[in-house]
Amino acid sequence: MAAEPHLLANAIRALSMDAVEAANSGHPGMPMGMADVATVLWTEYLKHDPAAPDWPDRDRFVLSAGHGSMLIYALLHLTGYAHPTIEDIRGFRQLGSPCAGHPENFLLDGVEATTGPLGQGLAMAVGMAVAERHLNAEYGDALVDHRTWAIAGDGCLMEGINHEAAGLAGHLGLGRLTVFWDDNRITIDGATGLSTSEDIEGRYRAYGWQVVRCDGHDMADIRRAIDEALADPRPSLIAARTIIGKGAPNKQGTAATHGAALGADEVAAARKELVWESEPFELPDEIVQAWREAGRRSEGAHADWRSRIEASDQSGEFRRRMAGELPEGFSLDAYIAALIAAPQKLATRKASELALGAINELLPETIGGSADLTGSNNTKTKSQNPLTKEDYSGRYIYYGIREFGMAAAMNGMALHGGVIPYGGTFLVFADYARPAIRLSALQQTRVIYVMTHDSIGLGEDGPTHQPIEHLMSLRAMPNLDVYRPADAVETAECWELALRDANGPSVLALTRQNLPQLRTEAGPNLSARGAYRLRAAAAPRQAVLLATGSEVEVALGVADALEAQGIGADLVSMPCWSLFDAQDPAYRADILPQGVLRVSIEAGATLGWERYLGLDGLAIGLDRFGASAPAPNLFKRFGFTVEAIVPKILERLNK
Ligand SMILES: Cc1ncc(C[n+]2csc(CCOP(=O)(O)OP(=O)(O)O)c2C)c(N)n1
Ligand SMILES: [Mg+2]
Repeated sequence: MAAEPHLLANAIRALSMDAVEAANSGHPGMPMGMADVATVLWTEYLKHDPAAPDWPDRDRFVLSAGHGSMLIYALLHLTGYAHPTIEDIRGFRQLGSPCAGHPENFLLDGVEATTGPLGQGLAMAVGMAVAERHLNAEYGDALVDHRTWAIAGDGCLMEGINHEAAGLAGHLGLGRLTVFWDDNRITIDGATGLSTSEDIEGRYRAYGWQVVRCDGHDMADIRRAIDEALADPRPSLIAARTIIGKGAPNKQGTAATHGAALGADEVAAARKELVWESEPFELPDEIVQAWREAGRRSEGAHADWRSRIEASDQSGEFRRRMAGELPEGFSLDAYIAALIAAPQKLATRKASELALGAINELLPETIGGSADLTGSNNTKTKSQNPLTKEDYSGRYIYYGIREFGMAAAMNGMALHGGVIPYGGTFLVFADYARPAIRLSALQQTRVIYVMTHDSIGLGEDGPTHQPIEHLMSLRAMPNLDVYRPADAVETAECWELALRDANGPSVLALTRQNLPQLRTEAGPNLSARGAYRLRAAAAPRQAVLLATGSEVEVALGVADALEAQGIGADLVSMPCWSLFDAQDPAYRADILPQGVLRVSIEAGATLGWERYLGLDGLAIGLDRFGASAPAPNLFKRFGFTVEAIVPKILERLNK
């Protein structure tokens, strides 16, 4: 390499301070502090090909400390990715530039994960490392043999999720995962000593990690630490002692460099300090050349890999899986036909297990799991063996009681590609996983959340375990499909829809209690419409009943009672709001006709049903916490019975 490595690192520093200065917003401290570590990693170790960012066997790099986004933008630009261009970097944090405030996986190739919510990047890296080992077990070293690297800050290592993620990584022995800790002892409020005094290294050792320490500004020492990490079979934490904002002579080492532009004077002083004479956003040719050359380091490895996959008899299947395409002809039609032929009275969680029995046979890419509720979530099917440190080929992960860690790891697995993760917990504990569900939605990952015990219908466990506002709060999340199927057929339909949506997550809200099979006729996937008329009014229509999940059965009883009095009522099952909202206006108008009373029946918060009911509709729901008792008693107590609902409807109809 012609240019000195420290000059290469200074290119990162210059671009970072210039971009933050131009935007007058952003975080120069972290990229300037980690420039030396990142330079060693990206010019000497990282296996990637900027000309082919989707090479499946590339190393994965996750900037968990996402506020330092200029670090990855600089690295991608310098190593020769098509984007970001220098113009993109000039537009840092502005509309239209892919260089968003925090790195977004969908805006730039080479950004493997959206990061910014501290700690989640680290947990996604764990998921990526799981996917890598799993695919390695299935396809062998010839096709899958790469590493996962992450940079975490003090903040990432304070967030609770790092405990869940690191515990899982240690347990699964993910030796190809290396996390750099940007040990600068500074966060926004000042010195880390203000808020923490724990022994992070001891904690990681206790998780079963190797811990190595280095001087994050001494390139030889950084190399030594990485070599030690590579030689050890455990996941590694490299504690790199750094100075935040290194190079800014008056502000370095202080929180002043964390989240604001350095200011013209300090930038000028930094240019002097770094002996950096180029104008803002300009880079000396020899430095660009050296970076580009480093970016081409793995071209040979990539070419070798290409010849291996071309020679492999598994190439078609491997490529299909990495592209996220389902096998040709995939469908659950045969399974659904069997249900129609022999209707089943089942809890939808059980129906989900039966559907999974078919799915896991048809789709070798699924990896199931649960946060210690396997028997309750019904997430494991007979053919699935556990994925363990000894056998990564298993297709079931015992995540332990780590809902957030599970969800974030599933994001990492989905982002890695080649696998479709699904994982279970109780719907009420969606709250524990919620920040990662949000990142599934934002990152457009196909992660399927199997959330059982979806209402007071779970019974005796009581209000701590009974979701109330959860369905609505999840429905409020953009790009998340929330499914609440009413019977075994809808459950299978919803599973199929969730699997077919390669660009977003799904939540399946499933019951603990048994439900009759309401769908007994063969036909198309009606859940795909989001809502459909399960039974049309017989008598002249005066009401439309909208119900989801277990309350569709109740609504059927209500419709029967109304019809018996000559009051026609449509029964609409509404397993998925977002899919219904996406239907054409004519379909929606047909399902929700004007001039009749609209009634919603759902054992959860009513907030939001006005969207379909109008202001003069009737929402039957639950806007308080539940109680501990057998489910039938709770349904009675809280008014989810024909006897309680019919008089309310009659009153509104002035009967
Ligand atoms: C979950 C979460 N909480 C809070 C923030 C806001 N925030 C961004 S950076 C930061 C401090 C992080 O400190 P550290 O990781 O040490 O980064 P450094 O200041 O060293 O760059 C905080 C609190 C966030 N991004 N994510
Ligand atoms: Mg810090």
